[in-house]
Amino acid sequence: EAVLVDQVGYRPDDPKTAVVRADASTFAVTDAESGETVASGDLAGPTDDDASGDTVRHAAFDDVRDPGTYRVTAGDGAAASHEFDIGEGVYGRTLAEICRRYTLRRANTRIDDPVTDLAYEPGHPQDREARMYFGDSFHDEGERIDARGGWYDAGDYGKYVTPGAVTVAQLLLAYERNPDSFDSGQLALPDGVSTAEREAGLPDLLAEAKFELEWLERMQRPDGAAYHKVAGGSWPSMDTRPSEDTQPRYVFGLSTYGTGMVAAVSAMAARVYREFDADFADRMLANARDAFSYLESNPDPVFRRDDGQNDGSGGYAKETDRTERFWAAAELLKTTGESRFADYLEDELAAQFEATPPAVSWANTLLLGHWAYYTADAADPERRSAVGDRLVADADRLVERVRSEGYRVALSTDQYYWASAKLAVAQGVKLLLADEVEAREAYVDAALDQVHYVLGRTPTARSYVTGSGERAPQNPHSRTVESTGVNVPGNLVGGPNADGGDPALDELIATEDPPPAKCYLDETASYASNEPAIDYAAPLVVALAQFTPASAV
Ligand code: 9MR
Repeated sequence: EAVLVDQVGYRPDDPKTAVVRADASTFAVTDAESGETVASGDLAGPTDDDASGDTVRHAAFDDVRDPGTYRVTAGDGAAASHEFDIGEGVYGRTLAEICRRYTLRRANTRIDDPVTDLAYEPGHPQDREARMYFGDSFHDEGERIDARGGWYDAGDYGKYVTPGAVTVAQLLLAYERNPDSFDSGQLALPDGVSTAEREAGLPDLLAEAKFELEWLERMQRPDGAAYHKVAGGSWPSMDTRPSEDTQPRYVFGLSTYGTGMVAAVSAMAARVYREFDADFADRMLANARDAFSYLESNPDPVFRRDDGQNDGSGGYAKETDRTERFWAAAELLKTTGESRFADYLEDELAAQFEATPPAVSWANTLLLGHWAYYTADAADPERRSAVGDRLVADADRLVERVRSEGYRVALSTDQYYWASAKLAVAQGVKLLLADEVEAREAYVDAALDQVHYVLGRTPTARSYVTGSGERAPQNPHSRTVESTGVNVPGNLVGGPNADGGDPALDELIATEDPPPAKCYLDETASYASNEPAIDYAAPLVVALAQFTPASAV
């Protein structure tokens, strides 16, 4: 494990670098089939990498372009990398598997997938009449809502509005930026899902995103506000199949930050689906307007926390909502061109123009807001160029960071916290957006570095995407995986987490004190480092869509 590569591979014309931590000065690239050496050279370095504690050197083999399967060796050849491919469509299978994984986590749906052999009975029929819970008590009499549909969030069976919305938004962003990568029929979706959408020729990715959008729609009250989540009152054991989790399910909480996200993603959907299904687009726009008018009449942040919501589901708590209000108004401005949304941004949220947005996450969607504004025809030209300049300046800093890291990760040593693998890819997406403002190869290359990182060029010598790479997660923290025995491909797990947060990882940290980038366990028990979630994989769809021709998906 002394020569680390992207275990999936590299495209022919991209830069190709292996990270070497053997004490060697030379490297060679060999054809895995013939054993022939196709390139060799001197290693650059060494440099000390703080995040991993490793001393690393770099092997650059950009000139190896012929499609094939290879290994990189260091020194006398005793240290060799995992196998990887070179090819134009090298990320196609990974992209398809990530997209299919959304289908394979549908709630209330029979899954019988011939590709992965994943099969489960429809779970949680309770969601059709989910019980209302608010304040400090169950409201069993009469008050039930139809909260069926949507995706299970992660390793659990909870369904949460905010990660759902930020995930769909990134799938729609992937489609808007690279529509040619997505096609109808390309994902070989299992029988019985999205039949009408597929018959109508909707690209598979949009058919899948629509399933979640329809759930978000059910999570909206008539006055436009969005409830927070649907979940049971306790955690089912890990070997529980969806259909075996028969506990009552409740609708918990309500938030203005979630309402802002629903407004934003619905406004995006009104744009993206218009050419395929005008009725659905109209519905989405109406939902976006309803959510936005709720925000207008409730100017202060609301995060309603119900007593019963603290066990059996995740928090996704957020007491502020400015960045989501910004995103909502910016998407509505982009979709409708109406000046009232620009006025709202200027009158209520002017400070948000001056902030440098962090990478996209459920906790902060300002970058999506800035991006919507930057790409809106109705944007003020001066504001627009300031937003673009800010993004470019931030991207320049990120490129510096990537270059200074031994593993070319866009993370500082203190950013190996919960879902660090997602953060790395989300930084990559920021770089790709910056590249649209000001085209620079360095941005795209540094974004590719984040793909190489999560696909195996890591201090743990692991890929963090199930099914991709020779050493990918075998034991993700997932109830669908654990209860069916099928390690579904296309899951990005959280990755190294120096804060710990589950007993297994805490124990590793307490006994071995690994460097931040090695605080990872490929164990079912480690939900703080080895759990996949819908929002983790979403930025990888954005990135891989750019790097994958449709024919390869
Ligand atoms: O993704 C969430 C991460 O940002 C938080 O730090 C973490 C701890 O609160 O929770 C993560 O979300 C989990 C959610 O609460 C419940 N379903 C599983 C999610 C992934 O671990």
